[in-house]
Amino acid sequence: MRDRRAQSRHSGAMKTAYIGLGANLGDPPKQLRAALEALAQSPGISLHKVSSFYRSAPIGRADQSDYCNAVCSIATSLSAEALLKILQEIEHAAGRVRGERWGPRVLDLDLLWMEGVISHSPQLTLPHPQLHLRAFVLVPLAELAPQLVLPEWGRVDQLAAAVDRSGLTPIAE
Ligand code: ROI
Repeated sequence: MRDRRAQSRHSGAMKTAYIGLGANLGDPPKQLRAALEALAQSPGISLHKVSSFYRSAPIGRADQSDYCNAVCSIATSLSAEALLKILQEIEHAAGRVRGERWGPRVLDLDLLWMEGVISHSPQLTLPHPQLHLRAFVLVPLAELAPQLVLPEWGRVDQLAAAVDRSGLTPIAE
């Protein structure tokens, strides 16, 4: 796990947020690294920590390649909606075409949790509704925020310890 806090260029009213990254088409680790760089370069976003990268068996449809997954933490002055728009722009720039719901993807950036924000709007559910169920999110998130308490679901380290992580392997970057 790398800590980029020393490189932060922002101060003031910043909120912590966690973002899940995933890809299983093209060169997934390269696409995750490019997405992290794009996040770090985005105005109003300061990239803090990045989890290990994991190889993970596909959830949803089995007839697709394994994914590369990771989680990063940021501090941001943006609203959740503005942040979501930036995530979608980065996905789009990576060549993401919104296709089948459970199908393969070049890049997926999921806003998982944002400090003080609970949302049930049509555009955005926060915390992410599948967060507590997915080893490929919980295990990297537990590297960054083991003590984070998710209302309704509990502490991230306990959720990560309880989830089936059989399809998940850390990969050397
Ligand atoms: N499965 C894994 N392992 N990792 C993902 O990032 C991922 N993303 C998805 C679906 C299709 C649900 N399956 C996934 O969107």
